[in-house]
Amino acid sequence: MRYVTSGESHGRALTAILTGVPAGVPIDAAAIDADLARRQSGYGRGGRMRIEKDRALILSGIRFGRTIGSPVTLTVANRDWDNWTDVMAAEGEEVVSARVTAPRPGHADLAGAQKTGALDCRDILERASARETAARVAAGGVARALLRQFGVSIGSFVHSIGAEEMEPVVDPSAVDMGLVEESDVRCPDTEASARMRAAIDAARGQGESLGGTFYVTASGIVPGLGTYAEAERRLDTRIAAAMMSIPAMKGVEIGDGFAAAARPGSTVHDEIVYDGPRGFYRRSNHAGGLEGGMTNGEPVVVRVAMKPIPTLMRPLASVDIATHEPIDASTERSDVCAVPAAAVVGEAELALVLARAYAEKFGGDCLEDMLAAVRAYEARLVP
Ligand code: EPS
Repeated sequence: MRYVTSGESHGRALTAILTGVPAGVPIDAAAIDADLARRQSGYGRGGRMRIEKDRALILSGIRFGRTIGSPVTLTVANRDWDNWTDVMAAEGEEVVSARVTAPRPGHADLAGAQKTGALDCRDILERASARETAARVAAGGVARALLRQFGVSIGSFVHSIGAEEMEPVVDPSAVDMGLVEESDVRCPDTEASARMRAAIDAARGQGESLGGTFYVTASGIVPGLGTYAEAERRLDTRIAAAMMSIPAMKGVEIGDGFAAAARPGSTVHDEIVYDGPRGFYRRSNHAGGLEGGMTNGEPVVVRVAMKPIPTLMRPLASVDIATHEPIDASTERSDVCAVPAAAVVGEAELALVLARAYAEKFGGDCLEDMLAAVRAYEARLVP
């Protein structure tokens, strides 16, 4: 199972194409739209989210609510396109006066223009924009639908925004997702949520932006997905790459991550126990569900760090790409903070990685065969 997306932030639409999706997976378009709505929400979002009402239009690969084994194509229309038909036209004359020539520090603008020879940073920023993640969430909805069949559930929550953090969480996979969904910063701690909102208000007032950290977790996974044997197929390789592929992510931890590096082994490794109906399990989950490049049956726990959004209303110093003269970096409508949205994108990325790993281990042609293979494997593990 693989996916590719296309589309510019202010073009007509975003598209995701998924290949290798097994036949027979029930797809609930409303559930995909609900994830798209969750990605749009969050305190700190800008004006764009008041314009858009993201919905997935199914163009291929699904009949009567089930996948048919062919590539699944989903599109999400950009409502804002109507305001950009001149600047983003596929044909006709360029609107030269609309060029963006003051690259933003922290954005793809400068290196992208250097790399491609673009005279207008818009050629770069339109695709580098995190708007593209709407297509990933749509694709992730299909992956989630497959994983649901195996009893896998995925969630996320925000742990910090700027300097405002909630208390350390002993078991991130046990956080009450009901509380998370009630919080407009996706934080299960009401008091910390209030501090995070206040930090966003203060940042907005100062023309600033804020990053933060979030957890993504997945429970109900069989052990042995991924492999110890090949670098590129280690599951932690893929999970880290998937998280880092989200625009603005600067760090990924699995389980206790960096903190584990400072502790002795006896307090880091998770002791193994066995009981009849349950099989092998662990007394703790410092490893975040991954050992030796494979799932170990415990929940997968990933923490991701997002940098502050580069578009600043009080812009940093830059240099004009046309004149090479000093200039303030460009400003355009943006978000003050998009960490809650990024957490929802992280869920989609984890779903896509896990669904692919299931398809690789259990055969990917049809759901029925996959379910039979998963049941046989589970029965072998707990005879
Ligand atoms: C986004 C849409 C964008 C931004 C944001 C994410 O819309 P616009 O640029 O029209 O305001 O709100 O993009 C960025 C933060 C970025 O750096 O490009 C979205 O749909 O998530």
